[in-house]
Amino acid sequence: MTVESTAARTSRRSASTKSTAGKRTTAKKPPGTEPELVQLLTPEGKRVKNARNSKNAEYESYVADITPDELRGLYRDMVLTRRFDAEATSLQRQGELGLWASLLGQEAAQIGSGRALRDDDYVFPTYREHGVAWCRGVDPTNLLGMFRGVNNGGWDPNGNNFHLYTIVIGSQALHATGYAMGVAKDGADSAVIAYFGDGASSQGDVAESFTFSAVYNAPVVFFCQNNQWAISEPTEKQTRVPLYQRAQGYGFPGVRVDGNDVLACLAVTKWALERARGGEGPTLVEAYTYRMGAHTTSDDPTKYRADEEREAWEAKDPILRLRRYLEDSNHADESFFAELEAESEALGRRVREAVRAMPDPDHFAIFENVYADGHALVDEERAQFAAYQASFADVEGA
Ligand SMILES: Cc1ncc(C[n+]2csc(CCOP(=O)(O)OP(=O)(O)O)c2C)c(N)n1
Ligand SMILES: [Mg+2]
Repeated sequence: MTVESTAARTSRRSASTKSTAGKRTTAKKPPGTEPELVQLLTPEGKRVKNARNSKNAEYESYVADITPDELRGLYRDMVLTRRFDAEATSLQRQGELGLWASLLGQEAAQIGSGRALRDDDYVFPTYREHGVAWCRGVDPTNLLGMFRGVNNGGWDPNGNNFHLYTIVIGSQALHATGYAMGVAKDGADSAVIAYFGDGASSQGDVAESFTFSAVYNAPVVFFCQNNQWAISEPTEKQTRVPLYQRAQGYGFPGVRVDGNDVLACLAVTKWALERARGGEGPTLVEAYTYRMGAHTTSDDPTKYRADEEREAWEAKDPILRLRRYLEDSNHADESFFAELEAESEALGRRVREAVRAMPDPDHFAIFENVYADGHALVDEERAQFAAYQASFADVEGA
């Protein structure tokens, strides 16, 4: 099934294939590269009927025994994550946070993959994995300290096997690969997952991670959320083939999954993690999704993308489709949704109060934790900063 057929996408592509000289520069697609898509739940909330013995049926087997309770759990995770994210965006607008990177639209990709993990697995996120953090049990308020500028991270990575947020695009793919090589050397059967975006797929760090993980057969899953944009750069500027097909060149499987389908994301990630645990090496999962909001609160997407594109993706909303399925199959009633609404509001309140109560850090804390044993240059910078601070005392005293 192809998912590249929305009208907005087509119009954007035709616009972007014009070179500055006005000539058409249509990139020819290599043969046999028509993208596939693993989908278990349609945008209308219907379960997809997969042919027996098909590859999709194999993925589906990973969620075959999912209970109504677990389905409601996935829905709750997505709703609370979205509510938290909306609160953080508002807090930034009110001046309580310096910046926020919203995950709006990517809840299914993150909750589906996050719930596929075992406690002993290790996660290397970017800066947008608030839903995965939720699944790992990191308190959402801890995600906000860095965005308020009061700490450099906010949680102990080893407490929940969830590494600190990484802003240097793609670098965490290398960290994950190295960690996974260590896991293999230890003889453990846990797996490692690296999250990154479509834009990050162009980074050398990601290419090197693919090479190393393949030849060392490292137990790592590369989970690429293709949200169609790297700030203002569309995916067409990152690749000529669907991203998941890149894995083939490195010698490991790549799968494109409907990133707005929480069941499909759960199933495919479980399959990929099982491969890793079983000594079969890396897998690339491309979760085909959409960044519904701005890149960050400092960005204005109306400058570079059409409203129709967002509208087309709204019809594929990850939360709405699971709600339709829960309702149609009588797995959830009105009281469930009402209680969840109240829980969401309580979460929003808790987050707001926690952020406002965060104490300002000691001015010199920024010089801590740079080197384990200290460093002459850091000492010099600390002294310079102390002198700078003291200069204000002179002015105040005059
Ligand atoms: C090495 C590096 N280069 C550039 C940047 C600036 N930058 C921050 S986010 C971003 C785009 C990332 O896009 P993508 O990988 O698709 O992730 P998304 O933000 O869409 O989740 C860029 C270029 C950076 N942080 N690090
Ligand atoms: Mg992106």
